[in-house]
Amino acid sequence: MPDIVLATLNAKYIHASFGLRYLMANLGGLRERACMAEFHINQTPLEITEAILLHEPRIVGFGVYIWNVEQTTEVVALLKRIRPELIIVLGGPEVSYETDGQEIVALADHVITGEADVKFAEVCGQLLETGDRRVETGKDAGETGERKPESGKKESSDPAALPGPFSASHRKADASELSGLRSPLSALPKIIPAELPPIDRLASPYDFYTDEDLAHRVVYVEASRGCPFTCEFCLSSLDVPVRAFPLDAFLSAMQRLLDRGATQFKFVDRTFNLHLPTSMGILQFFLDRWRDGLFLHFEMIPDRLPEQLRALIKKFPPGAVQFEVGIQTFDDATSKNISRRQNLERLADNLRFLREETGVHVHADLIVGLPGEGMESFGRGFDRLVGLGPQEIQVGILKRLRGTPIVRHDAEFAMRYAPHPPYEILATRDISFPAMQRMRRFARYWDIVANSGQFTTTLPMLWDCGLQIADCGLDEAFEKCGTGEAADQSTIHNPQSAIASPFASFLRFSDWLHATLRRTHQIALQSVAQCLFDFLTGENGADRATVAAALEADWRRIPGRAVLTLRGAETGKRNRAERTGAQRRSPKANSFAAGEPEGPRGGAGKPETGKDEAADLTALRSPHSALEKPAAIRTARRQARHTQAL
Ligand code: B12
Ligand code: SF4
Repeated sequence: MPDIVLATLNAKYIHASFGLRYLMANLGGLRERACMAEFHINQTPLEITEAILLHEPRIVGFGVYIWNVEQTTEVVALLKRIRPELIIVLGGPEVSYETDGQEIVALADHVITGEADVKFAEVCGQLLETGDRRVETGKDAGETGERKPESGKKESSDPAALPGPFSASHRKADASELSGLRSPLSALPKIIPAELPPIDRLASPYDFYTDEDLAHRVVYVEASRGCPFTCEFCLSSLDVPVRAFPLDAFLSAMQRLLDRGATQFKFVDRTFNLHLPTSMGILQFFLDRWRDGLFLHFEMIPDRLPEQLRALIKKFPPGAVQFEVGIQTFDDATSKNISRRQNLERLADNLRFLREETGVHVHADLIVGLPGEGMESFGRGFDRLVGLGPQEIQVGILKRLRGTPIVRHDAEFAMRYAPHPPYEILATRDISFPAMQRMRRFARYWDIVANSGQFTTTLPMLWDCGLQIADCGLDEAFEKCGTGEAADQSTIHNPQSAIASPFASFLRFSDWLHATLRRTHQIALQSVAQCLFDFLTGENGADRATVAAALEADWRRIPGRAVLTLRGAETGKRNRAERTGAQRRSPKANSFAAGEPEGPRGGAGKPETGKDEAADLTALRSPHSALEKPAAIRTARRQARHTQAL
């Protein structure tokens, strides 16, 4: 039985924990006495606790992240109740900063903050040695020089002395009372900061990816750590300096993964294109070994793409490479507030290059709720980004990550964050709570309709009406876009017409969709198609036959699908004059074809379909462009069926 269990709860099964593999690889002589136990956050705490205890460990190390802290807290509380003498060691970004007052920290024996690749082995060595000595000498804590109970604190190993689990306060009691259930083994302090590890001497984690991992899970790799930038919302801004792994050793590890059949490589380097010779070395390495099905994902800074790098990127086949491009905001004042420097002209030029001259799949990020950014300025940025044509735009809602300096804006910009993970922004000086809620739905629906790549032909019809926020402001664009008042009807569906505000148009669609469906999850693809049809023809007065043809073209792009049936499509073109003002504004009035019962769609939050259909949505993602999504991306998507990339 292993003495040490290294455990974590991944966001989904598909994600393998890279951090744990580093810790395992660097355990040195203790490696034989350790094992990894990975779970995912949808497993129950009891099930996880049972699986961990089956190993009968003496130490359990948990990797704690924003996505698992709540569930891990429950698991730790259960473990401490069942086996109070078990030593719990925590690590990971969620417990590396602002540890005071965290329930999970109170429950644990030790917390190693920062990069614990080497420190975890050191701490485990000490803990096990002290324990072994105690067994040999038969001496108790204190006699062996170990940590004594803090004065005034009960240090009990008898869980029976604790409040019953059904008392209203039992969860709070867990943290305060169970924190007394310290393992009496160690003289080590509770919070142990890890020094930066010698990156060039770290043992490679890659052999700890099993064949099963390589076949079914996202394989994370890294060629460097740290970020030189200072974006205040991001935890990586605290990871300085940037340190590169020795390139030759890294590439040899990649070769071994390739030899073992790995095809999907997700680089977690914060800024892949920071150091030109390294980025080029890595790209050239994979290009030289290219084979069908390979897929590379990189995070990059958008305003740095020198000519040599461009030339190399162009050589990759379509869909083989994905760039995650963090833009976050196009607003200069907001960028300044969050200490983010970027050259927007160069960024636009690089995005245009990527879209027009390469087969790279571009996933661009924007954040809602940054200090100083309101709906209108966000909308302008969103429109600008749509104009640059990335295949995916992730609209993220700002989160207050522990340790990040963004808190300095709390008072001035009235930043109100949710108190529980993932600590999302609820309201700011510039975006009210109701508006933020609208944006949350906007983000979700944009994911389903636009990022899914399922409606690439139909989607632009939402904003093809000739208005820009830049010209008339959000309110006016929102009022007029898509109602037919903004432009002559002839401009609708005319690709040459001036592009309208995608933001205002989609926000209007999003509001309508929510009023119609009353839910943001478990929406079958067929329903999305019907809703687009109803909105475009009913609310926007678009020609039925044209909209139906566009939806059918989108639908047929995935071979083998059942025929798309659109209620109301067969009745032909409806005269625009038929539409009344009430019809335009009331989602209920004309959202569905005559004769359809009101029930299930309008029914408050009642899932219309089973979860299989909802999962179908993510599984069937295809590109945003009119082209079929390249095979490599389809495979990656299928593999990462549930993934929403960062
Ligand atoms: C892969 C990844 C994910 C995956 C999940 C992976 C998984 N296993 O399930 C996905 C894509 C789903 C994801 C999602 C999100 N993520 Co993420 N993600 C990452 C990423 C890119 C890589 C993590 C990694 O492997 N790093 C490399 C390893 C070596 O470092 P490490 O994991 O930190 O491990 C070291 C230490 O933490 C420590 N350690 C780790 N485990 C243990 C265990 C013990 C016992 C000890 C002692 C120490 C220890 O030692 C390790 C070695 O040095 C990081 C950014 C980054 N580059 O690190 C962000 C990051 C972890 N994510 C972050 C965030 C904010 C998110 C999201 C909220 C973002 C969003 N868009 O909504 C979501 C949340 C998802 C959810 N469901 O709620 C933050 C973390 C904040 C936090 N407090 O946890 C990070 C740091 C990004 C950032 N710069 O801000 N993410
Ligand atoms: S947002 Fe990107 S560039 Fe900014 S600090 Fe984080 S990783 Fe670095």
